[in-house]
Amino acid sequence: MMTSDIKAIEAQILREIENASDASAIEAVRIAALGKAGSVTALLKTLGGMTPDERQAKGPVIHALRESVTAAIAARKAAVDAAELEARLAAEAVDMTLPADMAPRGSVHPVSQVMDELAEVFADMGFAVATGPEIEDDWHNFTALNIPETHPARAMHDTFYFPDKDAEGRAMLLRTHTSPVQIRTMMTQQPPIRIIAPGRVYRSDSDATHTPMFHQIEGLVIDRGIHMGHLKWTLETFLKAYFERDDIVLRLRPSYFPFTEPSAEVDVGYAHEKGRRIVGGNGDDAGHAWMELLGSGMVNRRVIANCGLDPDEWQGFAFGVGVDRLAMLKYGMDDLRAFFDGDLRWLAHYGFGALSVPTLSGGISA
Ligand code: 2NM
Repeated sequence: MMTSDIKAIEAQILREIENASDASAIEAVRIAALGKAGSVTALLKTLGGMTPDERQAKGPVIHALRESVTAAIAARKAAVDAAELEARLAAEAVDMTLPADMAPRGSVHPVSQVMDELAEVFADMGFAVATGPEIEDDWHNFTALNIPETHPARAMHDTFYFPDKDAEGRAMLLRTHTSPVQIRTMMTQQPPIRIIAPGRVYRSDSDATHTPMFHQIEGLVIDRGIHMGHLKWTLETFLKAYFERDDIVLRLRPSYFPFTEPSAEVDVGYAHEKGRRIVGGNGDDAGHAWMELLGSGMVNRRVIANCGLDPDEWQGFAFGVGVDRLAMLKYGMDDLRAFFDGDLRWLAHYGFGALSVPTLSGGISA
């Protein structure tokens, strides 16, 4: 075959490539030229039957044909792909400025709503929100908190342990409280410290009033000269803002926690209304009673020292409370287990609108 014939074949194939308007048309041209029975493949096969002189003359021409067809197919493919993407993007474009044609569905879970309310209340008192891992090691969850290996509190917590230890040989577990967040904060931040640590905690416990996962919020203040008076004012101010009433009365009862000394259980006065406990009122007055709500105390100086701080310079208070319980008391749910069933009717009834964001000025549960 003459070189001019090969050039004619090349021109013909390049025209077919240029005319191929989609991926499958390009593929058809490719098979017709470069496939097993393709025209270019057939030309390549003729090289085997040529004399060395012939092959020297025609070889470069035929190979150049294959190169140019291959390159043209790749270029056409890229162009078609780009055009197809461009068309799809244009077709799928959404004008975000158009009004919604469907009302938003779903609702904010009461636990999320209450967490947001608590963050708002404490932010107003100068507390930052701190978070940490739910998978902890036993040093941060227990040892640093003055709960040694043999302490009954470790067994008391009904801890979920992992089968393997971490790289430092520490037992791994699901945190039983958010206190390890306070430990990590004290170890990495210089006082003064004012934080709340909300989040999920885990204990191997399950009945009508206990779920294996529940939500806790703990608070920590570390500064110079902190005392129980600061603790009681903080809890009183928090509960008045959260329950949105001024007649909140607290009673501190001596108690024991390994991580606080002294420790106090905090009771709040409540009254019965329509067969339900309503937080507020004077506790001991006629028709009123006390219910236990929080645990608290002055952070044990051994805990402060465990975190690398000098307990002669820095003191503080801490407290802990169940978020699910706070939600039930404020919004009148009576079954804790329903919180985690994912029942859409329960969520529709007790859930909050996505736009009912708590603010102190607008009413925190408005
Ligand atoms: C509670 C009750 C009393 C507490 C102590 C600490 C820390 F890390 F600062 F030592 N965090 N949380 C604490 C104290 C928690 O929950 C019922």
